[in-house]
Amino acid sequence: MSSALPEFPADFRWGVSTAAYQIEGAVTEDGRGRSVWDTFTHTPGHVRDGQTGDTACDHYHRWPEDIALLADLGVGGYRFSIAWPRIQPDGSGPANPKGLDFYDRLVDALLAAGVTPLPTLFHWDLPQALEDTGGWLNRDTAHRFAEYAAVTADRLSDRVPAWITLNEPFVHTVYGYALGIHAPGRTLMLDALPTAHHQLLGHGLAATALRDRGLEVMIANNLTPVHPAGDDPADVAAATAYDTLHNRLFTDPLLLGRYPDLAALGLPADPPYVHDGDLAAIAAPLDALGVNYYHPTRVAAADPGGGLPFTLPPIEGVPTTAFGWPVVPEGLDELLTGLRDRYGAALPPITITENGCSVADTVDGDGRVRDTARIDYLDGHLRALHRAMAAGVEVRGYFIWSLLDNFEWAEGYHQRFGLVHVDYATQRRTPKDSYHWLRAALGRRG
Ligand code: IFM
Repeated sequence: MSSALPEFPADFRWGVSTAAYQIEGAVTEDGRGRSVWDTFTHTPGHVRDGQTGDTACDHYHRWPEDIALLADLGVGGYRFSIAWPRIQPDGSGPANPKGLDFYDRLVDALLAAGVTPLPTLFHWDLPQALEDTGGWLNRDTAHRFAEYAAVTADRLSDRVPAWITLNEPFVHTVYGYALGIHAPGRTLMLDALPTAHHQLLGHGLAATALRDRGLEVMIANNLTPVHPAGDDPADVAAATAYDTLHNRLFTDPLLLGRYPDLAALGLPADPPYVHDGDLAAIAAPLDALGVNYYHPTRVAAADPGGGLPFTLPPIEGVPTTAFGWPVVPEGLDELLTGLRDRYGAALPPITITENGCSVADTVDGDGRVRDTARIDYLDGHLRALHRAMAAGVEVRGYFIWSLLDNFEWAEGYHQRFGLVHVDYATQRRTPKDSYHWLRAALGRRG
């Protein structure tokens, strides 16, 4: 672990992130409807050890304790997500007052603790009723999303200045609809791409509804620097295809108002599901681009019969997290300067909306959680971020994934990403060494 962190601007926003299904539990309380994740986790074979988010961190009841942890940590921002099925149990129509009340109380308590709320409207928990009519394959879901954004903002906009529409539409498209690793568990491979378009359209329509209410709008994209595995033209072409699918497909329409050349993916230039006016709606102005960064991606030529125009061999020779993800801090400055070079003046200011790592943490006999690997990870990535900012990339904030250990989707409770350890049997919270390290670093900044 290295010495003191470099200096960040005085108004730089420090924060931590969570998501509703991963922490709240209380899945049948106060009129919450069923989401695709309730269905998926209760279907055998989908999640390690059959675990579900039914209780998760019980944050729905323990939020005062969690806000106290945030306040004591000294961060100025908290990114959480709103569960659509708490607000509209069936995905449309009038809001469920008790669902709105929960987030209303949360927002008031955050503000009282001096923490600015940054809600995400969609972090993958689509109301099951909407999935039953096609989910994000159905264009109408984009319109339902804008309606949900409006009713939610109408309740909270007097206290919540900035909103994130979608979390990681790339991951939801590929894991949820192409590969079936996440809910709703569809295995459509590249036929899943209409769901990407409909999510982006939903973003654009919701962005307009939020802006009409005087609010700032962001989206949180999972982005990765892409490296061909070798000089072979087949590897280079595969890397272009992967970059198109992971990065450009989800960022070009937002910032440039057009799709990238989809020929790299073997797809037609004018997909029938893109209607006149859609791209203008998607390119509604963004106040900031949220970037979720975890690691770069190495890409090699396709496997014959693999169904995709690339393969993803491991990155060798670097440490890995408990999840097996490569730890490459330089990937963050490469990503950020690459975005600046690719989009130029079209790139809005950036906020890092997620960065963090999974560690096999345990509470030692003396009550401490010695997560040195996480401290090293965060230290290295903050230095990389500082380098990108020194190179001229405008970055306004950095949010760590995550405040708490939580339900890590298909991995259940097996991956711990938190600054705070959660004992799921007792719901006891134990701040880890990384929490104390960050608290001291933020305290030193005053
Ligand atoms: O836990 C997830 C989060 O929900 C979205 N971004 C990546 C995190 C770690 O996998």
